[in-house]
Amino acid sequence: MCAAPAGSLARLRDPIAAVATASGRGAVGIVRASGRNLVPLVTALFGRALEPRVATLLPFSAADGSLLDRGLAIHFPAPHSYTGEDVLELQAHGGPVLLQLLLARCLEAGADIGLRLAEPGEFTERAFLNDKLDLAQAEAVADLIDASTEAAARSAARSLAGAFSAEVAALAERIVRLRTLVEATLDFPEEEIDFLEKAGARAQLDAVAAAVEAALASARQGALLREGMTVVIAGQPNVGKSSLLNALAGAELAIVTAVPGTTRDRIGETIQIEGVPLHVTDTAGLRDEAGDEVERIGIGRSWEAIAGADAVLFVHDLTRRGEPAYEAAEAAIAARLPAAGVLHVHNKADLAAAPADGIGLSARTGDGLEALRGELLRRAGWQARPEGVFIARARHVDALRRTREHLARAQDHAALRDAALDLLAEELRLAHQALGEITGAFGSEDLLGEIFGRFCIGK
Ligand SMILES: Nc1nc2c(ncn2[C@@H]2O[C@H](COP(=O)(O)OP(=O)(O)OP(=O)(O)O)[C@@H](O)[C@H]2O)c(=O)[nH]1
Ligand SMILES: [Mg+2]
Repeated sequence: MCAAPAGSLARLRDPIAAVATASGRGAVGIVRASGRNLVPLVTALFGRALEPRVATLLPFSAADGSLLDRGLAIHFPAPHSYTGEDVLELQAHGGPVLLQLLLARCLEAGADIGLRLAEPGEFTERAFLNDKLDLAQAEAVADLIDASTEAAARSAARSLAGAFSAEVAALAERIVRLRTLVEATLDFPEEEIDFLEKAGARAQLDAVAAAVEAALASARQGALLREGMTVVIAGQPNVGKSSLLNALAGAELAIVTAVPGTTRDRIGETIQIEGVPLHVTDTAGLRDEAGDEVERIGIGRSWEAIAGADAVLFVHDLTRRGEPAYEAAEAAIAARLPAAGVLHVHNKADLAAAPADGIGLSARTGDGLEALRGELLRRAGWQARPEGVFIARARHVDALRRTREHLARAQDHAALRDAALDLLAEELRLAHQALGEITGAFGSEDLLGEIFGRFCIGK
């Protein structure tokens, strides 16, 4: 349902309609339309005008006059609506068939004004183009809908309310002030160094670079809340991988038996630790001689999962330490694991003492799980600061990182005795531009297509 939108500007002039609520059954379902002038549609549907922004209980009828449902109709005349255009909302009962009938009825009644089905994200895209939201806020709409933990939802709400945008705008303003200073000085070359010194330009530059660095750190946290981290549990058969998954998830997800080779396929579950989503996958135990073809395929999948993981929990069995065959297999696995992101977990600590390195735990008793959770968060780069984190995307992190790089180069130029002011000015311009990409002050059509195309229809 989330295909990329066509990139033509003419499509922005069409009135659009879609079912705005999730597919499936619900108490209430909403059909929404948006366009420059929806009065003809309202009249065609109800034979009368609706009082602005007042919910009116009305029959919803098919074209032949037969009753489809009774529900609430609300007309939000432009510009006081979600999209900034005329918006009509029909709130009916939330049955999928009923809502499709209602949508079809709207499209038919709006045929004269060119009403068509909305593309993914098109309502929110219009809100952006009509300055109801900036780009970071529009993305926060999708992130709020998609949030998989409470912390992610709360930080998306903060971004949607404009907290992130306001911080970005404040940074941009400070860069603009510097640019004005430098560019004004460029016009009076005789006085240049003196002037910049008087205005404290270097101190300002250092301060704004530090502020961008701080914003980058919190955006990284926000991106972590949104994306989470993939964790793969790997190791030899029977070491307790599935038991560890079950212990982390707090549920009997994977089958646990004393038979080596119990797990044949990958089993995944998203758990959360302090609101950070961790996508944990249990895998088939790694061994050279698989019992049968199923296990052999399973082991292949284990290696695939390991290759794509942010972190690998390499589980060891404390009761088998020192056995030659066991140790040889441990070494063979270790040689094939990626160089970074491997965490050594020594399981069955209830039966034997754990070594000082790595994490000792018992998947059976739960001892040591807290330490593992803490270590995973540390590896993910999470720093607990419940307030002040706003949802962010890799795109934002990247834009802030480039802003910081240009500012660092500007600092280098400014530090030289005979500072090249034109180069300094250029780096500030590039820093400003990179920052502007976040809220869409400087956005390309491609970027917009990329962002809104990932929405679902009706948003
Ligand atoms: N005493 C003790 N036994 C454990 C612990 N963790 C797992 N076991 C036992 O070890 C056996 C294997 O556990 P699993 O979780 O199925 O091991 P696995 O690594 O998933 O095994 P495969 O799926 O065959 O690769 C079971 O009998 C578990 O009850 C532990 O912490 N302590
Ligand atoms: Mg298993």
